[in-house]
Amino acid sequence: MKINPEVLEALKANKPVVALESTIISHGMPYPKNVETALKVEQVIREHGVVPATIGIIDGEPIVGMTPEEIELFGKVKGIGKASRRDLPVVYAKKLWAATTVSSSMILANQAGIEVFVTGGIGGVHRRAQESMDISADLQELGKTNVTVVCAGAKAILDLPLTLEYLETMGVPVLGYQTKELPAFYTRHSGLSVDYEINDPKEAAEIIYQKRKNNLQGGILITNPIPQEFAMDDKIINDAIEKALKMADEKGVKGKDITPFLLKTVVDLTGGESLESNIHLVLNNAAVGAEIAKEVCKHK
Ligand code: PSU
Ligand code: MN
Repeated sequence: MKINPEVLEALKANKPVVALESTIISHGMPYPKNVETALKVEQVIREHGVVPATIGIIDGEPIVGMTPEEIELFGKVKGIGKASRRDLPVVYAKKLWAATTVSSSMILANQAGIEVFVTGGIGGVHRRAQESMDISADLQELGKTNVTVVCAGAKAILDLPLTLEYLETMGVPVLGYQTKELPAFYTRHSGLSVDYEINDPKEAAEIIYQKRKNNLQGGILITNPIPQEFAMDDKIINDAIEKALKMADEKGVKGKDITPFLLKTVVDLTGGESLESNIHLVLNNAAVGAEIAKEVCKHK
């Protein structure tokens, strides 16, 4: 893999680094907001004194720490794939370009030696997974790869109670950042409890340290609620989600296309409001993730 020199230097010197994914750029938001957001997220991380490392795959080569030019290409060029764990060997062998999801970004972050990863929302157990068996590879990855994922919870396009059950089965601690309630991405509330509340980055780092020290393989999920001022109205977002799910059904959208389809449709149905919320929650996660990465370094 190609590790950006700045990232490599930071890792060697035990300076904090935060990993970022590229599916959110190529498939999660429209151009040019996707690129603007990705660059702003990196800037927020830098303002906290932490080095950002956006991950993607170019010509079959994993890049850990994409340049701004590469980020621009990932946001702009059509036809860049979406690679989760199962796609990686094929993308490498065929020398393809691919955006990395939470699962594949975790794998590459771990291989590079980065412990903290920031995104918007993770994939989860889809509604009616009892029939479709559509359960995101992100959940299995959290069960086995030693990376802490900071997100704003999971969207109500998913079955949130089943997602929590699955994470429990996989042995993943679900922590609420200054909350006892699992945030639901666009809103601060899901009506569901997280496993434990944590109060500050120091506490997060202590839990990460204990997990590693005691050889408990796998990730930790830190759920950080969207700031109230950017949260959406429950009814507006839930109506849009219900409609989008119906449209996906009617169009027969399946497999890896379903999450990008639902995200895009919800943006259209809310007149762009959900996109603004999405942008702000990612920026908020970047700030928290950067502080956690700093605390994690102190344990080494
Ligand atoms: N949730 C979001 N935005 C995203 C994704 C999830 O709010 O862009 C992306 C992430 O890359 C995540 C992937 O890993 O979608 C999950 O896709 P699937 O449901 O196909 O596993
Ligand atoms: Mn899926």
